[in-house]
Amino acid sequence: MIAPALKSLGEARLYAILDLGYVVPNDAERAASQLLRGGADVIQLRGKEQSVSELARLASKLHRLTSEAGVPLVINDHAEIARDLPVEGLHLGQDDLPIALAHEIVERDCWIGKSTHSLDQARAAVKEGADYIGFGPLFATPTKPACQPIGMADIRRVSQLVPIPIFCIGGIKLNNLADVLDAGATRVVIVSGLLQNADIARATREAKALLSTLR
Ligand code: TZP
Ligand code: MG
Repeated sequence: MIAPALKSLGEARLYAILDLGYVVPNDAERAASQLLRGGADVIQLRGKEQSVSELARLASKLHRLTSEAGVPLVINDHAEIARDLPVEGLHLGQDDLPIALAHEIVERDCWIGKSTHSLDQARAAVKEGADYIGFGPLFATPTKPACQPIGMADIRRVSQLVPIPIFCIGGIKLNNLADVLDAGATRVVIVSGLLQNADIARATREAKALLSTLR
């Protein structure tokens, strides 16, 4: 079977994070398959408790699935995994290594995304060379409990200021997604709102359907 063309960042609306705080590593391939079946446009692997070697092994398995579906796989935190595997992206936070250094480590074409929590950080991420940003957390979230929510007031403003794809993140669920879109978001990251659902594929499909009502 010929794999479909890889989705571009520009066409991505629904970015799902496969967070190993919600899915045990042994269940990650099943969860990823469901996210793919539901139409996730990008999948990130995030594991805060796992070793780099465990994450790399899992990333390699997941990349087989995402490649078959034409969906980019992004690795959270670990530039050396993005160096060693042909994944499509690396995601860095404010306290991680600088983007330029990450590119030096990865040494091949690879998107680098950056978490931002304010308009200033969003602008700085563009200057630093980010390919996309996460913007949030909009709402308080157990997935990143230490991070103060920023609300929805700056979503339109950040969209005017920042010329790269902006994925709103943090506490987004099926039942508040319409409000987030009304506030100006066009792309979102959802983690627990998908993974904590008994039917991950169905939740993903529902989120995707709401997002596709946008132009
Ligand atoms: N960065 C900002 S909020 C967040 C991250 C990784 C977690 C979002 O998770 P959820 O479960 O969709 O609120
Ligand atoms: Mg990080």
